[in-house]
Amino acid sequence: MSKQTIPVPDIGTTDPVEVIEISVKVGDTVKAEDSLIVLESDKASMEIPSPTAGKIAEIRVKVGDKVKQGDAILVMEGAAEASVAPAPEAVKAAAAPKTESAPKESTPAAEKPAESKPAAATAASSIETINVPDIGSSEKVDVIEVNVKPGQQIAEGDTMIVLESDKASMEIPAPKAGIVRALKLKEGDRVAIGSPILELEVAGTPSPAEAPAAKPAATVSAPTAAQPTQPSAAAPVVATQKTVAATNDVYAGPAVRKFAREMGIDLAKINGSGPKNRVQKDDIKSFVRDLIEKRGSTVAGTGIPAVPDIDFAQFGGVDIQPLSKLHKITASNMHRSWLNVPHVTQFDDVDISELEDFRGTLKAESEKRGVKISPLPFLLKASALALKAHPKFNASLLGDGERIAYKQYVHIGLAVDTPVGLVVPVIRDVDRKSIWELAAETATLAQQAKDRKLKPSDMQGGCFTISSLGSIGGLGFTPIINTPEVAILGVSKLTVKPVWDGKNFVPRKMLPLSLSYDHRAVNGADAGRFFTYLNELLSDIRRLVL
Ligand code: CAO
Repeated sequence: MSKQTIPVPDIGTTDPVEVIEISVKVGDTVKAEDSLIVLESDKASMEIPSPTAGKIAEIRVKVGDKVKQGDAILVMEGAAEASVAPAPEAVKAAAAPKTESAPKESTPAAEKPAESKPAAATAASSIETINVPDIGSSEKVDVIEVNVKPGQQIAEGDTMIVLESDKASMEIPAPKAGIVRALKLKEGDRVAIGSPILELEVAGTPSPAEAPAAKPAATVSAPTAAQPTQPSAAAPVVATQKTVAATNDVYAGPAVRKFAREMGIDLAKINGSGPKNRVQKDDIKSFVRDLIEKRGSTVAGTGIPAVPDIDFAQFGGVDIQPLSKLHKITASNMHRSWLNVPHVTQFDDVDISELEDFRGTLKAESEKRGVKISPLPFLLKASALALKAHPKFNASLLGDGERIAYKQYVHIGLAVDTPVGLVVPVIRDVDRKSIWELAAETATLAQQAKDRKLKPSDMQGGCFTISSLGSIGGLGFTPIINTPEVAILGVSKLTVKPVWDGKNFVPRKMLPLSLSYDHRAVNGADAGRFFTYLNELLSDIRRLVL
């Protein structure tokens, strides 16, 4: 496999310049124009692009080395027999014209007086139109950044604009210091050599004849070595010089700027790790990595910090099991509701002594019918009537946040605990069914749920949900609303409590209820009225038939 030594091309100066960045490592496969190293003189930094594609076999320089034209940078394996030698004109255009102290390095085009037209000169100062210098191509290119604004004092060499062709981006430095008086272009414009950039008020400007030409800071890199007369792939792209614009006060080369733009990253947010805090590609990569990590540590981009993942094995034995699909769905539904809905939970103790006495009288009939009757069917019926009497609870907010749907049916979901997780079958038209029908349907649906026989349609269309932990225990709990419903009733364990009847404390069967409601749809007063009505129905079940 052929090996080629890649030398430092003509960088527009014979002085040794410092290697400030090595952009590749041994074993890397590079394409033509990929940056190999970055050099920095006291005037500019330059990325040295690869003149050809190949694999890096050896690197002959290290950061801090001083190199000059012709010094070996690295050895490339499998490099095409391309023009490794730099294209001098392009190099000159790219590297030299940052400052007027190197006028001889300017391209002929850059020296055209048309590029800097003095206007309205006064003794003390004059206004000059600064034009786009020779950018190595006669094609129009995009203005992708305007780095200065009217009224701004700029120094010679400060980046005025950044241009981008389909092959490279170029920073156009100010040919001289002055105050920007007017901008002649904006981001998105397409410009070519000679297009006016801005009007610059220049102090103590020499006569027009002496006015120096504006010079390009960068050159368009030619795409292939097969076009030796064009600016070559080996031509260094002059990187930025520090600019004065606050928003652009970042030290980075065009390739890095382009990369940042492609990634949608604001360079100003990145701490450069290169010399003089120069931002390097790796800085952008690690910034992006950090962002992704941070995003991963927040809940779905909400900015809510995620619970950290802990290796529990460090504290003792751990058996890690996958979550069932149902568990995952329930978790996601709960989370969605918890995060979306402002929950308020209200508590009440309902005296269901009479209900329980009545239920006790149903035992024989219950056995005859083969239907077990718990307090639940009564709760379903009472809830249905309360929903009809208080339509705000029998409603759903629409996703547009502008409307609410009042339902003309009363379907109530019932939270059922099964070995594989929580399911909520829905009993339809609860308001129209008898207590026996509700008891039978509850038993059927609960059994189907436990046998995993429920169809998706059995779990749809609910207006309200009841979650009963009464057979299990607990004084009370705050149920999470089964969105898009607006309320849920939590039922806890009935206990006998002493209740003052005006003369004595009497033992009463008190059922603890909790009502969680969506405070976007329902106000506290509405909830108070709904709950009081529900309490009245349950404590005097005769009212259920009214
Ligand atoms: N207070 C005291 N006892 C109660 C009661 C209450 N609030 N509610 C029911 N009971 C009693 C019943 O009367 C029954 O007693 P007997 O056997 O002596 O008659 C016993 O508790 C068992 O009732 P049950 O559970 O068979 O029937 P149910 O109608 O009360 O409940 C169902 C049915 C499907 C809701 C229930 O089986 C269930 O799955 N509950 C859990 C619901 C759940 O997980 N909710 C939480 C959701 S949020 O995480």
